[in-house]
Amino acid sequence: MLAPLRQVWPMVRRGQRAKSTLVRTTPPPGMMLGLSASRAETRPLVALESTIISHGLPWPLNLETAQACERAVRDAGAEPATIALLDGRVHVGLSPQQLERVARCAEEGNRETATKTGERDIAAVLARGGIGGTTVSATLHLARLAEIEFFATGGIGGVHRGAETSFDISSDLTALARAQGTSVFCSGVKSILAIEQTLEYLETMAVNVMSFNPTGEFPAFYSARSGFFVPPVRGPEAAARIIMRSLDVQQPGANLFAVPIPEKYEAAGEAIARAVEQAVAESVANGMAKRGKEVTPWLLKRVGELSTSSKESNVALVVNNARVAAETAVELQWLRG
Ligand code: PSU
Ligand code: MN
Repeated sequence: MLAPLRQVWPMVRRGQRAKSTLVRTTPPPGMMLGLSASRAETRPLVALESTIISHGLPWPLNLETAQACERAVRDAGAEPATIALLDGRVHVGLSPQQLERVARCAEEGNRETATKTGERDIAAVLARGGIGGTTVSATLHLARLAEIEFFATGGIGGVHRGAETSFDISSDLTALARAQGTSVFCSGVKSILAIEQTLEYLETMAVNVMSFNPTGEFPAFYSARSGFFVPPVRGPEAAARIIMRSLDVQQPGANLFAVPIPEKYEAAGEAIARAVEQAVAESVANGMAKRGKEVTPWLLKRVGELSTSSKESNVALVVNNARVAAETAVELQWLRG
């Protein structure tokens, strides 16, 4: 896909403003850009994943969240590019109708379903057609193809509890290790995962992990605190300076910025933590914990059932991460002049 794509689709070079040529009227083989020409010309792009829409949140909350993320990015002065696979093509930037089509895959009784698409699944899902909701790993890869430097999501995948026997470690982590030039904004990993082991793995894979918590405490998704610490970063401007240097030295792995959930939603964290513990215990008891890529969506759904406030918190932090990613993208653009 790479060769023809580069021939027909002039890319935004790092360090340059996006050109209007970025927006094509005839789609290149394999990839379509749904970005608004006028906006993409001057604004930095922020990629958004789509598994969270197709598999991570229930309908219609998933659509509302995806729309709110796009709005948050725009309000901060950047341009969102939600990435998904539709009918054999990679879409970088979705129309409102396309966004709804992906979201409706999570609607009860809807005939069309989406395939959870990790990095390794991209080709197979494209060949088959239909809808692919791209995970963090797949979205990172496709964002890099499109030379988009910023990416926001809620939580990344990580090392699963019991990975010492199951070997269940999300390919998000290895994708981050290879995502040179990309900065990812998330609220850490859900406590359905093993946070300590996830951080160890990221260190091994040379991913530059930082926290927007002033203490450097790595957030635990619904809670701003995990008990584990990484270097703190003071805000979007400081983050942009680090990104600039990481580009200078061609740091091989991604920058991973962990953004704590907005304070207002922190109080609900305790109750949600109990729901998470119960969901994980159930997944071990009923065998779901051994079902490969089905595990994460199942756990997310179960936590949502056990604790309704978890959904509200989830939406709040995802949208907040999109905003912070966009603010940092704008800061980097300023630094570059
Ligand atoms: N964590 C969340 N919400 C999500 C996901 C993770 O809190 O929606 C999704 C993301 O798309 C992530 C994927 O990339 O699950 C990881 O799945 P797995 O553990 O199968 O690699
Ligand atoms: Mn897995």
